[in-house]
Amino acid sequence: MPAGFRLLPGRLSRQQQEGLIDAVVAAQATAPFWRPSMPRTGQPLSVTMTNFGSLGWVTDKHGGYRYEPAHPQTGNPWPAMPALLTDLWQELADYPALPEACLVNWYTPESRMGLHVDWDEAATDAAVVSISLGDKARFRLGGPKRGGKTASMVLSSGDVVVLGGEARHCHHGIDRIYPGTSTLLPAEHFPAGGRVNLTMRRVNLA
Ligand code: MD3
Ligand code: FE
Repeated sequence: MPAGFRLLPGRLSRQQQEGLIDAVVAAQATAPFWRPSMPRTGQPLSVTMTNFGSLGWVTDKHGGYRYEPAHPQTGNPWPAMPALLTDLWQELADYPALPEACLVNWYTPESRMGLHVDWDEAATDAAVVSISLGDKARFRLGGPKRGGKTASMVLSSGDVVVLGGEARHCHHGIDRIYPGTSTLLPAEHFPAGGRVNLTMRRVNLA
C-alpha cells in the first residue's frame, strides 16, 4: 500500500454506525439522494449521492465536477456534518482545519465506481477520511499514474480508511458490492440494500 494509506478495521461500533445511518436518513428531508451525471456525456453514475457540510461534491453534464453549497435539485444548503464525523476527522486527519464536505455515496448491489483520482479539491495536502457502512465492497487502489499495478481489499461496515500523503493522489475505485453481507441499512429507507460510503474532504486551503 502507498505511504499515507491507513485502514482501521472495525473502527466504528455498531451503535456509531447506526447513528450515522440515522443522520443520512434525516438528511433526506432537505438533501435527498440524487443520481449525478458525468461531465460532457451526461452519462448517469451508478451510485446516488448526497452531502453533509458547507460544501458538497456534485457533477452534471454542463457544469462538470465541482463543489457547491446547495443541493442541485432542492436548492437547500447541505445538512451539517454529524459531530461524530468531525470528531473522527480531528482524531485522524492531522490537518489544522475541519473538512467542508462529506460526500455520501449509496451503492446498490449493481453499483460500481471506476478507477479515478480525486482532484477537485484545492487542499490536496489534506487527507481524505472514508467510512464504510452496510454491505462489504471490493475497494481497489492503484498508483498515481493510470495503468499501473493495483491491489484490492474488502471493506466492511464500520471500517475507516485514511488516505493521506502519496495515497491521496492514487487511483482508486469500487469493483463490486457483496449484497446481503450486512444488516445495517434499514429496508424502509434503503429498499435496494447495498452500501453507504462517507468521505470527508477539506476542499479549500486552510
Ligand atoms: C484514495 N469513494 O467518493 S472511498 C469517492 O467507497 C470515492 O465510495 C469510494 O472514491 C467509495 O471519490 C472510495 C476511499 C477513498 C476516497 C478518496 C480517496 C480512497 C481514496 C482519494 C485518494 C485516494
Ligand atoms: Fe474517489
